[in-house]
Amino acid sequence: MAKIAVYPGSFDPITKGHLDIIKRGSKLFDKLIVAVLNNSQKKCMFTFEERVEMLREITAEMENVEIDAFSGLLIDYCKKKRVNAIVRGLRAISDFEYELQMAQMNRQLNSETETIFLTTSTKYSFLSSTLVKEVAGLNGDISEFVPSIVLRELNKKLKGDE
Ligand code: COD
Repeated sequence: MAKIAVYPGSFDPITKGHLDIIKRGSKLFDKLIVAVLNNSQKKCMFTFEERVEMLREITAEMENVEIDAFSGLLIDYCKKKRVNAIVRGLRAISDFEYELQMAQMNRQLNSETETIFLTTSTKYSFLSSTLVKEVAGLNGDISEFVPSIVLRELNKKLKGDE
């Protein structure tokens, strides 16, 4: 049976750190679903549709990567999609506590789905969507940190705010 994993997140916006996890994760499974949380309560810079569209463009050439959306409990989405594993990225000790809690809660909710952690590539260990937005908002150069599609969309968004 095909091994399917889900890489869930907010991706507001996707950075090269996320992309690195997608590339590496997709090599470990027959299919990797990148699932974007659709939660209107959460304040995001990019709309849900914009985040999905950017991910679709960026991963268009990756054959076993699918972009999808989910709302509600992640573990319910995993059941529905018959997912074997949840992929998450770990940057530092600060990520660990939150990630461990989520993984354990998810396993309590459904012991069939394992969480697999991929450690960040060192060159992206400092990278987060939050910092990218802050630096871009203050006119810093973020071209090294995000795919070019995100750079384009961030510039559009920031120009719109002026
Ligand atoms: N290098 C490596 N990994 C990275 C990097 C980087 N530079 N940057 C981010 N990552 C990793 C993060 O550690 C995370 O694992 C993943 O990429 C996605 O990151 P984000 O920030 O886009 O996504 P989050 O952490 O906001 O996603 C949280 C979820 C949406 C998965 C979570 O809130 C959820 O499951 N919500 C649904 C409701 C639910 O089921 N709740 C119960 C949970 S137990």
